[in-house]
Amino acid sequence: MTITVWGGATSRTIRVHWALHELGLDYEPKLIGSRTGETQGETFQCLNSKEKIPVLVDDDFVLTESAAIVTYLGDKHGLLTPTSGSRERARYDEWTSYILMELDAHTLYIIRRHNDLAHLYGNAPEALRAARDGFNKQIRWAEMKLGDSEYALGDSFSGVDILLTSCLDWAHAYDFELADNLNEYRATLHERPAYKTAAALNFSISAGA
Ligand SMILES: N[C@@H](CCC(=O)N[C@@H](CS)C(=O)NCC(=O)O)C(=O)O
Repeated sequence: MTITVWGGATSRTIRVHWALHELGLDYEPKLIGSRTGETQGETFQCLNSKEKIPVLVDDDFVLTESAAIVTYLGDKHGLLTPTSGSRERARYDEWTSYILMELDAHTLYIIRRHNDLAHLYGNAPEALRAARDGFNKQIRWAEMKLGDSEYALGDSFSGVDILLTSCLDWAHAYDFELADNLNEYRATLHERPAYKTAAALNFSISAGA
């Protein structure tokens, strides 16, 4: 049984490297970067016609989408995810949907598209303003739900913490002022040995332009 992970250098790819390190699984990292042309290579296109990283290959099983990969790995290895059908799992899914839609796709990625990637997606100052306002509004839900807890789901570390930390770090890099409890939460999670090893690996290459 062999596991390979394609992709490095981004907030989406660290999610998969971190999950694998939390689970203590051996795998082969193929650290290709986004917008370097490597996602357009023939081998990679056969794995993911979306031409996006990260991609997990678990033996003969190919899986794309960072959150789906983290959840699959957690379910398969009995860690990082609450049992399917439980209320805890419903909370996990609620957090995951919120992080992917409200923090990642609708706000942070809009900023990436019309700022760093404006040469591809165009300058759109109104969209940038709305995305920054939108993030500031949406993040209040996480601030309130998290309160003083160490982990998003309360007592134990889960895939939600991986996804949420990746977005908080991304927001920090975009100069958002995060609430004290969110900064304390990030700092605590950054102390996890699995995070440290995964981050060193993930960011050992730089993203393309
Ligand atoms: N929803 C996807 C987003 C994946 C995505 O957009 N990846 C970017 C890097 S963060 C990418 O591969 N872009 C392709 C390229 O630009 O070459 C996920 O969470 O996995």
